[in-house]
Amino acid sequence: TACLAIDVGGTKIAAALVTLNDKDAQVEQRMQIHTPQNPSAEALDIALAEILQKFEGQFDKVSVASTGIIQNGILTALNPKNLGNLAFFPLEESVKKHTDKPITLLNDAQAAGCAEFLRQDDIENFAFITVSTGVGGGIILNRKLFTGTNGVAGHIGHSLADPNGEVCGCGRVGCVEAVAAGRAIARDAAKWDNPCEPPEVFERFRAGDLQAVTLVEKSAKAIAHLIADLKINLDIQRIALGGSVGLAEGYLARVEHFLAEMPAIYRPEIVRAYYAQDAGLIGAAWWAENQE
Ligand code: ADP
Ligand code: BMX
Repeated sequence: TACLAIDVGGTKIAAALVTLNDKDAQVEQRMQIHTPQNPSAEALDIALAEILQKFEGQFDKVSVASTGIIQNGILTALNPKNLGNLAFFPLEESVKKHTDKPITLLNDAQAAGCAEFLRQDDIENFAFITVSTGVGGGIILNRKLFTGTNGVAGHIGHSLADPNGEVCGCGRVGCVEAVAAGRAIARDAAKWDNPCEPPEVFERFRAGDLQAVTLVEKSAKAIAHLIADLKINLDIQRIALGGSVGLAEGYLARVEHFLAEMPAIYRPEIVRAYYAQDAGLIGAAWWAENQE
């Protein structure tokens, strides 16, 4: 029986029919659209309706992994700027209008953390970090996803990177997300004499362009410190890195480079997310079957 898994990010919405068998997952009919970039709840509602309609009759449950704090069926943006300034969205109600199948919801990075943990047999404490539109996290403690009482746990992108840094969309100054995320890279690269988007920033970085190297390294260094903080706070044994920035060629090596400068006790093992761009989808499907 297939689960219709939907992954709502700040930049893209992915959907697919996901079937789980042990540690492997079948992801079928994967599709992707752009996340509506306006603050009206209606646009997101329509996007979800279209996805549900497209897969009609092919699933017996729906699970949505979404950016934002997900609690009691509601999406509350910690950083509304990542979601076209949409701060509040009745996610469950929106999905319910278009299907009578059971619905499960979870934060996107928490979901991806669950998926990635399926591949970690040898450890108890693990984290997934997405460096994407924002910076998100899924923390597994004693082999269980830790969501906290309000679903907020794992919002590690809003840890402090630089007290003199940029104001984050959440209202705090100097969050990791405001320094390291795809949006932060885009913001800085837009001010260049020869401006470009993050994929091009990474092309230039790989070609050795100094300006691009400096920008990518600023992001990678903030993520390395975030990883060190997770290790020393929670004794996290291994960390998987995902999201389009996290998965970009050459990025993980830079994070490892900055982590290598720190004392050994701050350094968990770092791996590339095994399920890559499908981690959120697979985690959503897994959560629908395994949530507590
Ligand atoms: P979402 O946040 O919706 O889950 P992604 O994981 O794709 O989506 O992250 C989107 C961010 O990643 C955007 O800021 C985008 O500019 C950036 N990005 C997309 N593709 C690449 C790439 N190939 N290399 C580096 N950055 C990328
Ligand atoms: C933000 C926050 C998190 C999310 C993370 C990564 C919002 C809307 N989102 O920190 O809930 O997990 O971004 O999200 O406040 P993504 O869109 O980059 O995948």
